[in-house]
Amino acid sequence: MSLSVVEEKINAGEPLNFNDAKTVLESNNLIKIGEIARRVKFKKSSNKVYFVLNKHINYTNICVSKCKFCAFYRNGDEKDAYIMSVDEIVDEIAKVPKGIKEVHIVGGLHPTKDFSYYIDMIKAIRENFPDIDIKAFTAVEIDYFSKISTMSYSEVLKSLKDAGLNSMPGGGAEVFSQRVREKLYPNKIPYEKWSEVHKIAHSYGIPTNATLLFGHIETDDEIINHLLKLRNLQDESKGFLCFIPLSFHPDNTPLGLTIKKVDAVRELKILALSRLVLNNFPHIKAYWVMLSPKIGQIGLHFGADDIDGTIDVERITHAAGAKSPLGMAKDNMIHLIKNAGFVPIERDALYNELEIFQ
Ligand code: V47
Repeated sequence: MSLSVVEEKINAGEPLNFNDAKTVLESNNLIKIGEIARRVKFKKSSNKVYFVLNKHINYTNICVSKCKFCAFYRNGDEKDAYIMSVDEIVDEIAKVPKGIKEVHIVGGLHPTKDFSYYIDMIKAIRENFPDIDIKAFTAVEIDYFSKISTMSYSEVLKSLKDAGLNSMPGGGAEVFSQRVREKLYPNKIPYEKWSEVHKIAHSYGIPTNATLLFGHIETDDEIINHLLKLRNLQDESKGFLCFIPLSFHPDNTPLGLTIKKVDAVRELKILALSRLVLNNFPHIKAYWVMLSPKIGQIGLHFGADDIDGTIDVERITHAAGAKSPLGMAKDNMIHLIKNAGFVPIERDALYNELEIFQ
């Protein structure tokens, strides 16, 4: 099959199937793939590219999951193992220059903290920063909170929403392949539970994101099946805002001895493939931290309409050798989007448009 068949389907508004996605991945015509994905992006969001003034908080690096792709986690007795108190979290947010619109909170699965710590964290942020969206906790954390509190997913999500949670990030999905899960993250929840958490969140009006971790031991077929599962899930529950493909950074991980970081062509192809397969996702993010600002900028011509945010200090990818800066100034972000030929739109966590930079 050739790319022109894929292009015809896209032009006719038909969803791509497994074989179409395989054709895209097997093609070397990167520019054509980008052109088709960019056309889809224009249909969805015209010439707009979104960014957010945000701050990442990683409340602890102590984690019982011990995934083999992760360089961020600690067991707890190392010198650099940490857990932040709720007061420290509030202070860290207060230090950021005024105007941030989103805090993005994720952390390890801590062995001893109980659920009240997480509720107190969200309540304190909500009380101190009433105008900031709180995008917090992956489905993996929600599952863990349910275990430590003996509450159901619904009860956990409802309590967090009542405390002030607005939306959830897309992490913890990795690749929904049982084979890869058993090898690299056997302690992490499988697709069935990840999707259940997201479905319940959507039913409570908590929008979420979704991710794919690629560039390790996964096959093309496993990537495509991951995307198709997400598309079916979105058809059902309609609460996903954005999809973010994350390229594996191998440094300081057990996998780093045998696996090299994927190259730019693969990153751009997966970005475009995501835009083409996930026809029911409003947004695709070129996450500049993982891609680098330069490849992230090019990613805007491969179907992405979002570049994430200012972040302040990113820790997870940098623990694994990311060479990108720890954060990015608002002006740089605007410059990057404008110079790629798009109109920068400052957004909040829910994609409400706050300011247009013509
Ligand atoms: O789930 C961990 C990944 C994720 C490595 O929702 C790694 O807007 C590459 O999900 N190399 C967390 N990736 C980050 C995440 C995210 C980031 C930005 C925006 C959003 C959003 C979500 O990072 C983890 C895991 O898949 N990860 N270690 C690594 N060595």
